[in-house]
Amino acid sequence: MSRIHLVLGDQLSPSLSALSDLEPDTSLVLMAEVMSEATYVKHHKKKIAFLFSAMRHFAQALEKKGIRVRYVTLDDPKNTQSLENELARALRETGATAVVATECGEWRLAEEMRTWSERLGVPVEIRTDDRFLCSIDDFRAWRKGRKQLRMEYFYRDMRRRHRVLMEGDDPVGGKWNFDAENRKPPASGLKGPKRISHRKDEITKSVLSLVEARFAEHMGTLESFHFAVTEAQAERELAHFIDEVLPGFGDYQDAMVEGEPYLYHSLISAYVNAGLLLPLDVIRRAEAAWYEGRAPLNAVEGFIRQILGWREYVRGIYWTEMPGYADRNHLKAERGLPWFYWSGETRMNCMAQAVGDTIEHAYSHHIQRLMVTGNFALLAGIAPSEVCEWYLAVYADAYDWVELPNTLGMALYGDGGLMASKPYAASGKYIDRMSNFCGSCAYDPKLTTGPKACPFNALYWEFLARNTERLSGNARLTNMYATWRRMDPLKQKAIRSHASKILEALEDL
Ligand code: FAD
Ligand code: DLZ
Ligand code: SF4
Repeated sequence: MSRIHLVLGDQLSPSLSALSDLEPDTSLVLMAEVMSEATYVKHHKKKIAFLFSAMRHFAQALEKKGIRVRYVTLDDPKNTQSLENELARALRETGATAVVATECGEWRLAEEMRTWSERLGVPVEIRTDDRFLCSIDDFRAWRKGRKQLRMEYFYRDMRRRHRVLMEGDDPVGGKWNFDAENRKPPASGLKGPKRISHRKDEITKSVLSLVEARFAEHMGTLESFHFAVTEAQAERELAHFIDEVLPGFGDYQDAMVEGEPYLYHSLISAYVNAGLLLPLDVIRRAEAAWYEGRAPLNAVEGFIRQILGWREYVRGIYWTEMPGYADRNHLKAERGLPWFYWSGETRMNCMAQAVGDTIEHAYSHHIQRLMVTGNFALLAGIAPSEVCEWYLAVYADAYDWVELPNTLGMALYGDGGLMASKPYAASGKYIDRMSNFCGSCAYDPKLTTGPKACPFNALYWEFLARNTERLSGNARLTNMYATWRRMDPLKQKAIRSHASKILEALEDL
């Protein structure tokens, strides 16, 4: 019996469960570049180029090991442009009688995959994705019976279960969390360490031409394409991060600096999510850096928490909450997404910087995503579905399982507090403290009304005021609501009237 082993664009790991029992004579690996996956949202050009190049390199590496691969390029005249039809064609043309796959990362495709066996008329085995450190069943068991879900407790259990930074039953250093030492505002002149880049080989060059020709109207530029596209290159990125960057990771985790899109972030999310790096390897490497005295504990623990904690947690939330999660809109936010999310053309310097980084690199770091573009959408009441579509399209690391809980849950409070214990709403004061954006902005973070006032300020109070019923009972917002209530009613009125004007003409900001 011959079998087709399907590998999706974000499953580029030699240890993938679908590849665990390849037989030299009877197994055929199928990989396909298809328009259905490349256009279900208008992915950033660099995201498509990164994935197609990484897919082609992965196929080549399998072939070098003697594995038979059927690789369908986007411009192959016979390409039917959907995964199901490419599977059907491969079954027909090869006479294979079964399909093996690994569970995918998006509900929309998972639903489709569940129908494949019946529609294709062959057994389709869908295996667990064991690259993740917490299976969906384990997450379901962890959350069962808990009234309130908090990432911190999940993370501690994961530390214990995988024995990461543990000394017997206790966390090393005597604490689970060193955030009190992290998250400093940027020092004047702060620059991130120099980053490595990778040579573009013939495969990457031909993918870049293909993407420019076929996806011209998608967001982003292909200039200065810097992504790692092989396991070895991703490994170099990781090594560079651990050796040169990790020591500063904790200190400047929340800082934002004009012209410094990366600062001390790892830039590995696209590689981990596509399978070029495995999360447990990344964690062990960071852990070793602390044991060997090459990075301080606040940096190492903070970094590991993102991968062992947040990354696994959001995946668990996604698969245990879908499909209803995508439609949640706790704050009844209905406004359309302003065009400057696509163009970067706005006088708000923080937004122009965050969107500009996104257009150029298909990347912006966590605090820009959460406290600039996310915060603005939250304060302005932009519909979660529109915001989520934007985040899913524009970042090279974006797949529904990770983008949706972060955007709808963490940034927009659309799930009413499942992901975040309070909305991450902040005025211009926060952005001014954590960045140097405001100095060269057309607006003034110290003003709340008037033509020069930072729009985040009036929108912040307006956000609290219009959501009083839904949010004023939240203990973590007590002080903010008390300040609002104490405010002179005339001042309140002026702020709300200014906020209304902003909301009526968002495109003019
Ligand atoms: P670092 O800051 O160096 O962090 C290290 C690693 O930890 C990351 O590579 C990532 O694998 C993991 N990580 C950190 N925070 C999170 C998190 N909240 N959820 C999951 N993993 C995390 N991350 C994605 O991978 N894909 C997305 O589509 C995505 N969308 C986001 C949308 C919003 C609104 C927000 C607020 C966050 C989103 N994140 C997403 C999480 C986070 O912003 C990115 O993982 C991070 O910016 C990637 O850059 P980095 O590799 O330099 O991360
Ligand atoms: C994101 C993406 C893109 C742009 N193109 C392809 C593709 O042509 N072929 C493919 O197998 N996968 C692609 N992907 C990744 C898939 O969208 C991803 O596997 C699913 O969304 C599930 O996570
Ligand atoms: Fe952003 Fe307001 Fe600062 Fe301008 S003043 S950069 S809009 S926070």
